[in-house]
Amino acid sequence: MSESTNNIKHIASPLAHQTLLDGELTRPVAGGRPIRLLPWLQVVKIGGRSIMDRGSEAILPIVAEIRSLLPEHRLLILTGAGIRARHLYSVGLDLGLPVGSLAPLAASEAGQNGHILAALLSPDGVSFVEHLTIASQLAIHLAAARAVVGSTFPPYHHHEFPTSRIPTHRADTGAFLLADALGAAGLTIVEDVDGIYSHDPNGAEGDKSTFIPEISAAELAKIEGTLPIDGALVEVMQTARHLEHVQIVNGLVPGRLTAALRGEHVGTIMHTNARNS
Ligand code: GWN
Ligand code: ATP
Repeated sequence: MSESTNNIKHIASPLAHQTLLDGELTRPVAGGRPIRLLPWLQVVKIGGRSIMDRGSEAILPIVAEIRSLLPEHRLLILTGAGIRARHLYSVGLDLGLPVGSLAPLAASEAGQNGHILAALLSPDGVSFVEHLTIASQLAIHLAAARAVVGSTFPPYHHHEFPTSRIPTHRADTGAFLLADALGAAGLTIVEDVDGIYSHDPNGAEGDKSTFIPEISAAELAKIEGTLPIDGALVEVMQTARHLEHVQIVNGLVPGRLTAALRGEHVGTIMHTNARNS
């Protein structure tokens, strides 16, 4: 036997000799809370249909508000898709495209909205950053600027789950997955309603809708009617690691976003299952 065989180093690794499928075995190693990568970051999701599709009347006041927030916060601003993606879904579904083909097509509309918002904020040093930049170079970009803009769609592409013909991981889910993974200080979702109501305030049963100022993810999951957020967001909030809550605010009312980022309760607060005690 050669001498080199005797000198081989055996590196002990706690997961080397066991299945990753047994929670009892993996928990001592994988059960801890991950570190917060960007604990000073505030993530703001701007609705595609609810804000961006309204054009200048809704976008310019939000741009002015974000501009005034820059000295106070470091922001990752994420834009949703809106009406063009909805039209895209209807054309794609009519043609029989699979969900994994529709996901990136719809995502590109979210990117377009981000480019529009970033262009308007560019005098303030704000740029659109690509998904890959968000994945690996966000910190350096936020060291150079107070805020950046990106697409809020998660890049599932053909990895989208085939449980629905419409992608299930859309704008709100993407914003949450990112904010929680980064260990951000908060996530605020900006829409065209004050928050969540018992029934869609703009729907057929709008006259019986009552405002819900605060709700847990578990209670949200029990609501049978429509919500102003993706269904998958309700699911992922239940396994959150860092974000304890998310606030939905009305972006058509000046000052609501500013108040939410200052920690005020001005919309619907959705509590996740994460506990940061
Ligand atoms: O194109 O507006 O990122 O940030 O899901 O993929 O469909 O791509 O397939 O870094 O990787 O259209 O080209 O486009 O919105 O998603 O981007 O300008 O590979 O910067 O190249 O994960 O922006 O785009 O649409 O976000 O959501 O080139 Mo766009 Mo989106 Mo740009 Mo991005 Mo998709 Mo990339 Mo991607 Mo594709
Ligand atoms: P995206 O960014 O994906 O384009 P969005 O966040 O801009 O989406 P919508 O998905 O249209 O916007 O969600 C907002 C709308 O949800 C509101 O205008 C409201 O009419 C509707 N809605 C449905 N159910 C409810 C509910 N229970 N409470 C409040 N609003 C609701």
